[in-house]
Amino acid sequence: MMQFVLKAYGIDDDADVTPYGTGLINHTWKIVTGGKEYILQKVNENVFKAPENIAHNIRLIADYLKQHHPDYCFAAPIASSDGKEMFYLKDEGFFRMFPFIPGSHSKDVVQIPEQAFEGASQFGKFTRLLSGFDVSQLKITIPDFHNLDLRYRQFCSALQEGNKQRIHESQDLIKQLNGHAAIVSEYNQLKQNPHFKLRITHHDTKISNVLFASNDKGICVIDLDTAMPGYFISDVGDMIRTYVSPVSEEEVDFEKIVVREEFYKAIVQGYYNEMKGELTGQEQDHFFYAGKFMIYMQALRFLTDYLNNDMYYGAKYYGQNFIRAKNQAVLLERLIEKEKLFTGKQQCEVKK
Ligand code: ADP
Ligand code: GN1
Ligand code: MG
Repeated sequence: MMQFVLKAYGIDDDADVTPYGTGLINHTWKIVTGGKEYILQKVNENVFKAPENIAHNIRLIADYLKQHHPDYCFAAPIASSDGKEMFYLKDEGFFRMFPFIPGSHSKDVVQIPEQAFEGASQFGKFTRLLSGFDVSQLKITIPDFHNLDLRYRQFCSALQEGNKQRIHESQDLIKQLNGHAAIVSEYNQLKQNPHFKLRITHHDTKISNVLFASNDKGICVIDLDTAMPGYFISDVGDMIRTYVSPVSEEEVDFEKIVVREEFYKAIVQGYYNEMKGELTGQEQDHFFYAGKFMIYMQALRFLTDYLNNDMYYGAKYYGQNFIRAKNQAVLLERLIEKEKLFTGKQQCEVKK
């Protein structure tokens, strides 16, 4: 398979090809050939039903940035030898190639608050630079991706139709998550609130989607498959979800899950610095909610998938999605314990 893909991009088949990155959805490889480096990806069509929509969005975003913000380093895909944005290989699927941004690296975990600050600045900057772009031009690459109301309904369906044994064994966690359903009601109200705006948000703001320079300053964001119209709470929330704890969603020792205040503040600060001219007052009062929203949604998504026999995320060991869901439920509790510290006046204070 690989030799056909490389050929489509005019790359010799003796190129050095290495699986790359830690993503759960697409396949990524680093290609090194003749002193040049590339990133090759195979799009997961179970998740992205219309890969051409991703290509459409990336093209429009790339054109807009080139015209309005030519200094922004944007990793636009390389066309295949016959001029296509994506290469389709029969029986295999869609592939795309990017130039490897020279001298860049990504991180899998946030080790110091400065990295959280840089990541948040980069995601805030991305949305800010695109604030003049008409969001309705973008295709929806995954319908209802961060629609918490739908995610909750999918969870309820899994409780009816999912694996009976798994449902039985998950009773405590199911009860725990149902206990936080007010987060869904609040989301439904926000959707009706004219002070909450649809902007171009990234929807996958984990730190591995930021490229860093060797001095650890952020260069740009990557992985734009889910860049589409959304609310700022998606991006800020996913950073809180993935940056504040020293351990990831894979951690099985839940004692290690803690909310590091300095990291939380660095996220708010970095994002706010970039977006203060864009966010409405009501949005500015929802940084903390953003964290609850995304952690809760991820807990629901992992548990739903476990109850549905791991059909979306897959599992490397039995119960992996249950562990992930429980991990996120613990993170949610740890965050809620800090509610007083991070809300009210303090939501703004950390921004100044
Ligand atoms: P996914 O998370 O869906 O697997 P990404 O687009 O995030 O795919 O790519 C995986 C990893 O590959 C990134 O975390 C980053 O380390 C690296 N990467 C992706 N695109 C580039 C690029 N243009 N330049 C340098 N590194 C890249
Ligand atoms: C998936 O592909 P990756 O690993 O960056 C998922 C995100 C989840 C994340 C949890 C398209 O992201 O929404 O937050 O796993 N992406 C999709 O690790 O479902
Ligand atoms: Mg990624």
